[in-house]
Amino acid sequence: MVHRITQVDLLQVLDSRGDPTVKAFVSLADGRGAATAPAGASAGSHEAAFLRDGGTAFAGRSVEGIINTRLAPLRQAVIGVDAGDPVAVEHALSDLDATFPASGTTPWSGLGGNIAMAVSVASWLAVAQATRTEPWQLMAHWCGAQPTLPMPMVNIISGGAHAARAIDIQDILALPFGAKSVEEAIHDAWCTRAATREVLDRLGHPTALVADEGGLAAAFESSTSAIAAVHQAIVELSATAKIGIALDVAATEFQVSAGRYRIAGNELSGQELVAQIQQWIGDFGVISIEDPIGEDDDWACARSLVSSAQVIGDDRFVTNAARLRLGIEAGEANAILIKPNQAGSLLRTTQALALAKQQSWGTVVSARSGETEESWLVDLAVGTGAGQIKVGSTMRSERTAKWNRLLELSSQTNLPFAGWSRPT
Ligand code: 2PG
Ligand code: MG
Repeated sequence: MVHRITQVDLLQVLDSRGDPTVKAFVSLADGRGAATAPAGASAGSHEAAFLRDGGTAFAGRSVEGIINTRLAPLRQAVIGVDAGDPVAVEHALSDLDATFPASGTTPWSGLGGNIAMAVSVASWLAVAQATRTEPWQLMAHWCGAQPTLPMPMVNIISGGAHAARAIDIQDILALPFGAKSVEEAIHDAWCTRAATREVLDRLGHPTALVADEGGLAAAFESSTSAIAAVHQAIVELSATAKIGIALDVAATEFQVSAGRYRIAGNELSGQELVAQIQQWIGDFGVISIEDPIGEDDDWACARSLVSSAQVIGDDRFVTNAARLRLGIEAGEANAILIKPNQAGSLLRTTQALALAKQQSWGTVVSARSGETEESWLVDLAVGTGAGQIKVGSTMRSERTAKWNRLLELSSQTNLPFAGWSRPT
């Protein structure tokens, strides 16, 4: 059955940081879908373009002008296309992208990755509504994947670009690897946040303020002391056998020049930074590391981490199958972060995810620091059988919209929980 697109609309709305973003509405004869593009604060430089207007409205962050110039050609390109065929949607969007004067080699710099992602995701959701299937079911069908409920990775303390650089690294997260269900995992992560808050209270840190993703935001003297605080909380919960620590080092954010990093007031080489991370792994039960090295640096020095932890490329691979292939050949990591707006379209997102799974790499579907109140990201993680999901902390509605969708699917389906094991 064909589900031809009958209308498309674009609207400027606000994300969780209050920044303007694009919401797309896709109509079919018998269904309608809507999706909004999230935005990163520590966006990788190889990501799909997030186009903004410049100028004065919203201090240059408006997307109204981009919408106005793209809506008519967008309608021409996609009305009549079968939304039930993600390849056809992708072709219509990428052909349109090529008609705009593009800047450099950034993907989707013509149409805008924010527009292409929103339209392609809204098309998926419209077909799900038209066929009366849950989005995750349709996704599983499209990908030929075994759907599972993913293991949560939950933000506890934030730093870097998510918390006014309170610490150098970006996120310290709980990975409740021993949990047997989504409910237990969320409960374990919640307890980790509460216990960490108590540790911070004792240390005299402010704990009422939350960072972009709902994590605690306190100015520790070093990343090491912040990781130690979360570890202390897990020890006090007597939970070291079931809750591990994941780090998003986001090393590009404190890289000062090629191969040089400024952390806790010291300048380190990549090798020395990796040695520091090895120490965190040994001292604090760290089991997962994201972006240990800058996005364009030589990751060869990080290879030693792969044997002791899950090593995730985020800014390094930017949900891009071609970049991922290079990383797989080099053996420089064993997992990839999957962010639809990094790829700029739904099909490119699922292609990168499928390649990683084929190679037995870990796949972590991730929200952005600037998010929306939508929850389709969970259906994407479930339907593709990604196995892991990271959407921030256990508070702030744009985060709980996702956790609550996951809890809903856990209680209303018989889907198996993915659990966790370190990719090798
Ligand atoms: C990341 C994400 C989510 P941002 O780096 O993994 O935590 O942050 O959306 O700012 O890129
Ligand atoms: Mg990251």
